[in-house]
Amino acid sequence: MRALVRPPSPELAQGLLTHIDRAPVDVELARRQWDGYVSALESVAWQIIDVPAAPDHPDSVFIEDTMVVHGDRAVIARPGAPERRGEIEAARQVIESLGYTVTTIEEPAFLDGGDVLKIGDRCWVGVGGRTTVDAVPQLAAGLGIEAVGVPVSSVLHLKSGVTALPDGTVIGYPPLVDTPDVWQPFLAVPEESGAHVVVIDDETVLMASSAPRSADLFRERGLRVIAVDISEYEKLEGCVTCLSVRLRG
Ligand code: CIR
Repeated sequence: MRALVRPPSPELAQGLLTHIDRAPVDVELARRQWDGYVSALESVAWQIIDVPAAPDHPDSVFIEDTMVVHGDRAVIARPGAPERRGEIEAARQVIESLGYTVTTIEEPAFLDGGDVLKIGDRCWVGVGGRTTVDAVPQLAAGLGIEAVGVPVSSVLHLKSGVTALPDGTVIGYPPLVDTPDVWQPFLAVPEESGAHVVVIDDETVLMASSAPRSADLFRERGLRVIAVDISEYEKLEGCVTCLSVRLRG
């Protein structure tokens, strides 16, 4: 497996906030936590591909929002927040250089990668925050898979509320999920950040160390859990998924 990542900006502490209050961000600690996150991916033999840093873009470390990748296709996002639109071009150049077939979300639609939950050959797209409904058919056409729009009202992105375990079970923190009934099976987790996993392989997930009770729940299901401390990114409404784009092969 390979993953795109992007080093944090020195301006990280000025990142956008929508649903939570600002708390001081320790940029040095954030840098070490990012190194720890990258090391965790390297420890499972993922090859890391850096998108060049964007020092003037505080949220650029959240590379997930710049694109959605499926198989050999990539759809470049059109961020709902104007402050983040300057992050896109460098990410596009890297994914194009890797040989992906690239399309782009076109105006007037907006889409953030964090709003797209892919499970197999279908994806759900969170609409109502950074992503608009007219992006859904564009995404489906670009990726060549089915895309279903679902409302998102109380968190930044769809994947701030729900992600999926390796077996396809959707996990979510109920107070932040608008439509738990659309996913079968759905597993409620007891902590907000317990809803965020990066699937490493069929038996392993990467998640934040801030959700120990959810980690226990996953271990009881037979999963191996790799936990990383990303406290400084959580203060900016970021999570483990936001910090990379998973690529195959
Ligand atoms: C933002 O508001 O855009 C950033 N502060 C956080 C982005 C987190 N990205 C994600 O959930 N995919």
